[in-house]
Amino acid sequence: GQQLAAQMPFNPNKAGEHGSAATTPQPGATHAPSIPAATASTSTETIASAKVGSGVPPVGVDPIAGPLDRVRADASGQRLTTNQGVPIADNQNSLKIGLRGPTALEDFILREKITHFDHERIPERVVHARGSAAHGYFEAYQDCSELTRAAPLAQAGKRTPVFARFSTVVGERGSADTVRDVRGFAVKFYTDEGNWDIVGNNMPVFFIQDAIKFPDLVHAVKPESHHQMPQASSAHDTYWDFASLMPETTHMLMWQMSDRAIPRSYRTMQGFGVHTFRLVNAAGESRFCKFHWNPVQGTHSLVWDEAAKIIGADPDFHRRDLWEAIEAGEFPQWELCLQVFTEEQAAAFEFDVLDATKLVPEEMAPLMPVGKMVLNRNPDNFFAETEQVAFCSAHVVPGIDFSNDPLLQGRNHSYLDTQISRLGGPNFHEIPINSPIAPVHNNQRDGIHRQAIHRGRVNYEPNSLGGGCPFQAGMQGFTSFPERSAEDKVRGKPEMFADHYSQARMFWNSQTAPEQAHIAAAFRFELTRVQTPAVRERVVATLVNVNPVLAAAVAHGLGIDVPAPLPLATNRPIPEFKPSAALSLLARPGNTGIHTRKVAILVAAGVDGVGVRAIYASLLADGAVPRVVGTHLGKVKTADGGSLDVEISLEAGPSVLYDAVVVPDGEMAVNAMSGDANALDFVRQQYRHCKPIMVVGAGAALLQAAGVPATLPDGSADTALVSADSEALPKALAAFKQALAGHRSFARETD
Ligand code: HDD
Repeated sequence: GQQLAAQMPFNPNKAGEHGSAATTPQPGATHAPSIPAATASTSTETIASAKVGSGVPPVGVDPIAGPLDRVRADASGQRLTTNQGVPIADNQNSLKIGLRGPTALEDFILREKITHFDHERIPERVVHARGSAAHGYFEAYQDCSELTRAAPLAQAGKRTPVFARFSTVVGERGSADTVRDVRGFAVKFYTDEGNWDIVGNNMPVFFIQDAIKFPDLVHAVKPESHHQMPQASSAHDTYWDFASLMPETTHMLMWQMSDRAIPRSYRTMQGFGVHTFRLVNAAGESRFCKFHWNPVQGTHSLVWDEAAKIIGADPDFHRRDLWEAIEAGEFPQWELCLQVFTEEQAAAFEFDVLDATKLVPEEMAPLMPVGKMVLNRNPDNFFAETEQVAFCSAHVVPGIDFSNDPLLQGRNHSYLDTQISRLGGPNFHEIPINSPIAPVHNNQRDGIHRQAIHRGRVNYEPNSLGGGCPFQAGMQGFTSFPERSAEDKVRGKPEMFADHYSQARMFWNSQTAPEQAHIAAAFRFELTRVQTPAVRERVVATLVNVNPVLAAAVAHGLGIDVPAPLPLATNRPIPEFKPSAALSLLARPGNTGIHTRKVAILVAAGVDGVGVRAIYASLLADGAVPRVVGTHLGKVKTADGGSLDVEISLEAGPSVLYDAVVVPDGEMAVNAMSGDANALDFVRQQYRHCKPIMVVGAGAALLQAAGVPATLPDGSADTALVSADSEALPKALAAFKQALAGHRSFARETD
C-alpha cells in the first residue's frame, strides 16, 4: 500500500496525466499552503479525495485549493531563473560589447524576458471583458434527487467548490465598475460529475429572442465603430437605434434602465440563469426549471448621480468591495433557488417559456431554495484565474439539460468557440482554473499547449489494445432528455414571441414610486445623449405601449410630444399580468444588518475625540466599516487635548464612497468644515443620495452651512437624518443604525 502511495500521481484525479516525478519537490522548494493551517489537510491528495464523491469535506476546506496547489508558484526564498530554470546573475543590465557598445544578440536572458513580456496580453472577452471573481463553495440544503441527478444537489450538506465571476457587459477590460449596464453572474461548479456552469446575469430576461441577433445587439451597444465612443455606456445612437427597431428588447430595456443596472455591490445583486432549463432525475423524468440566486445581503443599488461620480472617485468600486469583504471574512452568500414547472404548466402560461424576453412570475411558480453559495477566498492571481476562466452555457452535468430556447441553443455554440481564440487553442480546459476536479479521460489529443502526457498508443474507441478504456459510461453518463419532436425545418418564431409589452408593463407596475422615477430618469438621460431625433421618438413610441405615464415623463424630459404608439406585432389577445412584488429591488432588504456598510466620520481640529471613538467602536462592533475622514492625513487635535489619526482625506475619500456620514460634536471642528468645500459637498451629497446622516451636538451646524434641509420635501420628519446631543448618543446611534440597515431614504429625492 505504501509503495502504491509513493507512486501516486500528484493529482489523483488525473492519473493519466501527471507522473510521480511531480510529487518530488525541487531541493529547497517551499510550498505555501493555500488554506489555513488549522484546517488544512496534510496533502493535496487528501484534500482532493476528501471532496471527490465523498460529500462533505471538513468545514473551511476548499477542495479546489488542492488541485490548484499543483500550479501555485511561490518565489519566497528562491533565486531568479530563466524559464528554463537557469539561475540569472544580473537582471539589471543587458549583455553589451563594451559598456557603451551595442547589445549582443546572444543575450538570451534579455530576449526571453522581452519576448515573454511582448506576449503578456490576450484578447479581452468580446462582451463581459471587465469582471471580478472569487472562489467558494455551494452547500446543498437538501437531497433534490427526486427532481435532478445533478451532483451538487445530491444530499443535504454536500459541498461543491465554485468559482464565480461578476462582470459588466459593454465596457473594456479597464473600464469603470459603476456604469449603467447589465451585470454578468457566472458560476462554475466543480462537481464530482464534471463542471457545471450557470452563466447568468443580474436580470432574469434578455434583449433578444434568438442568438442570430446577438452580434447585431453587441455591435450596436459597444462603442461606435468609427470613433470608439462612448466607453462602457449604452447612451448613444447606435444602441437605441437597434433597440427601438427591435421591440422585443422592451422588457429588458425596463430592467436595464432600472436601478438593477447600477448595483451598490456585486454582493447585493440577484443572479438569474435566464433561460428555461431542464432538470432530469435518475428515472429520466424531466421538469422545466429557472435558476435564481438571491443575495443573503439583500438587494441594494446606487442612485445614478452617485454611480456617475464613483466612476471618477473609484473606478474599481465593485472589484474593491468584493475583494475587501472577502479579505475581512464577510463572505458574501447567495441562495440558489429552483423555479420548477412542468411542461403541462408551461403550455398553459400566456407566454412561451422558450422566449428569453419573458420571465416566469414567482406567483405562477414559487422559488424553492436548495442551497447556498458562499464566496470565501479571493483569487491568488487575477490573470491565471479571473481572466483565464472560461464559462460556457453548454457546460452541464447529468441531471441538467437544455430547453429549446433559441437564444440558449446559440449560446451553447458561442462560448467554446470564442474561448478557442481568446485562450489560444483547443486545450484551455487544461488551464487550472478551468480544469474539472472530476477525472478527465478521452481520446482527444494534441493541439496547441497540450499539458497532458497521455501514455500508451491507444487514442481511439472502441479499442481492445487498451482494454476498451476509457469506456462509455452508459446510463451513468450524461444522457440527453429524449424530447419528442416532429416538425418542419423553418426559420421563424412562435406567435407568442410577438407580445413584447405585457411583461414590460408587469415590471413597471411592480416597481415602487421611487423606482419608477429612476426608470423614467434613466430613459431621459440615455435618450438625451442620443443625437438622432427619430431614434428618440421611436423609443418613446415603444414606451407608450408599456405605460402612458412613463412615456409622458420621458417625452417631457426630451422636450417632445408623446408620439403614437408603435404598432403591435400580434393580433393575439395581450395577456395582463398582475404586479409581482418580487420584482421590486426593495422587496429584499437582506438580513446582514449594517455589516460592511461604510460610514464616514468627518473630523477636523477641535472635534470631540471621545465621541468619535465611541461612535467608531459602536459601528465596528456591529460589523460596519467606519472611517475617520479629515481634510488631510496625519493627526487631528481633539477638543480634550488628545489626538485622532485621520484614515483618509476628504479629497481621496469623497462622499460617494460611503453609505452614511456622522458629523461629530466639536464647535471648532464644525466651524472649520463649514468653510471647506469638500466637507460641504460631502454632506450635501450624502443628503442628495438619500443616505443616513447623524449629527451630534454642534455637528448640526455643518448641515445648515451646507443648506441641507432639516425635514423631508413634504415637511415631514426625516428618519434617516438623526440628530443627537452627546448625552443621548446610544439612542441616536440605534436610530442611525436602523436607517443604515434600511439603506436609503428615497422620500428625500428631488433629482
Ligand atoms: Fe453571453 C460571455 C451571460 C447571451 C456569447 N455571457 C458572457 C458572460 C456572461 C454571459 C455572464 C461572461 C462569462 C465570464 O465571466 O467569463 N450571455 C449571458 C446571458 C445571456 C447571454 C445571461 C442571455 C441570457 N452570450 C449570449 C448570446 C451569445 C453570447 C446569445 C452568443 C450567441 N457571452 C457570449 C460570448 C462570451 C459571453 C461571446 C464572451 C466571452 C466569453 O463568452 O467567454 O461567447
